[in-house]
Amino acid sequence: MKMLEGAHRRYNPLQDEWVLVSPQRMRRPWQGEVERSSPPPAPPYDPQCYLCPGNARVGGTRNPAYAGVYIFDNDFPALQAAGGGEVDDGLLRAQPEAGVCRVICYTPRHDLTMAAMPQATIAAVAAAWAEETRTLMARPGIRSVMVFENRGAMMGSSNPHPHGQIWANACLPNVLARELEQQAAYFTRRGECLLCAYLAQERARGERIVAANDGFVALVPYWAIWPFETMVLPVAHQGRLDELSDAGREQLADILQRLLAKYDRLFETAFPYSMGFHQAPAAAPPGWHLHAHFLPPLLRSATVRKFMVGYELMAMPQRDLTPEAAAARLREL
Ligand code: H2U
Ligand code: ZN
Repeated sequence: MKMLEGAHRRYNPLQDEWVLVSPQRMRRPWQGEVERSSPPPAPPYDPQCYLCPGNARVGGTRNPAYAGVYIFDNDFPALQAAGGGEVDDGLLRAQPEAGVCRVICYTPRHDLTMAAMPQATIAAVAAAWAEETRTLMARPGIRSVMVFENRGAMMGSSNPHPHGQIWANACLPNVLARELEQQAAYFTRRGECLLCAYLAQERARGERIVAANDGFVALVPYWAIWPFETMVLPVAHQGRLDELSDAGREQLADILQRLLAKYDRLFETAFPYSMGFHQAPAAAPPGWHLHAHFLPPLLRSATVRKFMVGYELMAMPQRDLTPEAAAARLREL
């Protein structure tokens, strides 16, 4: 397949969108932000941390002296049991939105990162994600479960303690709604799953693959927007985290650990990102393939990030570094 060396746009089949790629701009001079040194390492237990075992949270509830994964209802949930009526007044429309918000602490250790956790600990986190998915999807009125994480102050994470969030909605969030439409349409047209077909193409070519084992692949998507964006997906067709076997969760843990270790090594820093698992919603038509997106903001060092501003906000996303070059750098680490 041809690699385009000049400005071109690439198609994102999951979102039915285009991204502008400008490899020729990699040669331009840089006079922006410069590097600062990273903060001192965190202690294993922080008496001020609202997520550490035994500590009080902001709302007053005290965390138990937990030893493994610990999950609680968010004290400041963005979603709650829905109330009130609709607004349907011409172009002014609003609807109540019901849901649940949970917080998941991966480990009692304040100082650990996923890259530094034993693989069994990550597999236990994956088992907790699966169990939360199963129980939340079984609740009446819940259509989808989003397992996600904001890591690092740059991405808005409130606390360095390793943790993530789980939000479950009554309606499909925008990004999932578009993915559902696209995956279902591809399945109807081609009789196979979009991401199964994409994975087969990527595995045959190899140039965007960052890490792989028998069950999972981490790759830089052909249509990536963020400089070091990746997608993690199971090789076998699965729709949700609670469909993974014990072995599948271990393979996922292995891939996450390797990917995150590469990220941390890239700029010798605790690599910030937003990540989330896109799981099949309730009553999804055939064709939904479980996957996670990692969207990290860093561009060229621990402090120099890509901003989604100007043309990106007003027109379309744009990148200079090619996905192939980003994948090669991550693969080699
Ligand atoms: P982030 O670091 O991704 O912001 O997640 C932390 C979540 O923890 C955040 O949604 C919740 C915040 O509402 N939280 C509590 O539920 N209790 C607290 O005592 C502080 C923070
Ligand atoms: Zn802590």
